Amino acid sequence: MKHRLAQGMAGWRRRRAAFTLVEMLVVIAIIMLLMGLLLPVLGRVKEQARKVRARSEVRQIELAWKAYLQDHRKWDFAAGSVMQMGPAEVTRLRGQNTKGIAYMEFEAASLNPAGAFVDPWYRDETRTPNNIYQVRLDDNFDNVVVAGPYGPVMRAVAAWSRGADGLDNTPATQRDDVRSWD
Ligand SMILES: [Ca+2]
Repeated sequence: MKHRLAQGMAGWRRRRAAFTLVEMLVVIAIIMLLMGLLLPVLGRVKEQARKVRARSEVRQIELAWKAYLQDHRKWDFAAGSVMQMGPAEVTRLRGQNTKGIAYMEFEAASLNPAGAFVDPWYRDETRTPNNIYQVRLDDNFDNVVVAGPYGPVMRAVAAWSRGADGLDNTPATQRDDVRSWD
């Protein structure tokens, strides 16, 4: 009786082990299939989140500079030379208005080591100087600003992110850009 039981247990263990191996392979195959389906979706979701963040930030940049101009009545620096949200521009917008409030708040994570304001693509992966927010200020007060490669835009401030590719020099590389005037 004891012997038969032991034999039965051994057989069960063998069958159980073989079955577990097949099961494991099936589970691995299913996981790989699911990952293959999910990863591109996750990538698209992340990319969409970066665009939403960038859109909010280019609008904040535009509003902050407009508020700055309203308070100072003129640009109290060489506005025509401002090309991007570098350390000097970040420092200016961090300055307080007449009500004692900064024109714009910057999280530490959104600044690069030099203190420039960088877009979500820089923060997440690319980390190239190309992913610093671009900005142009209307330095002759005609309410038209030449927004770099896009040409004239009817407003006092234009701000944009060059998007995932970090470029804005051709129609193709401009397609993923996020612009404050869109
Ligand atoms: Ca681009």
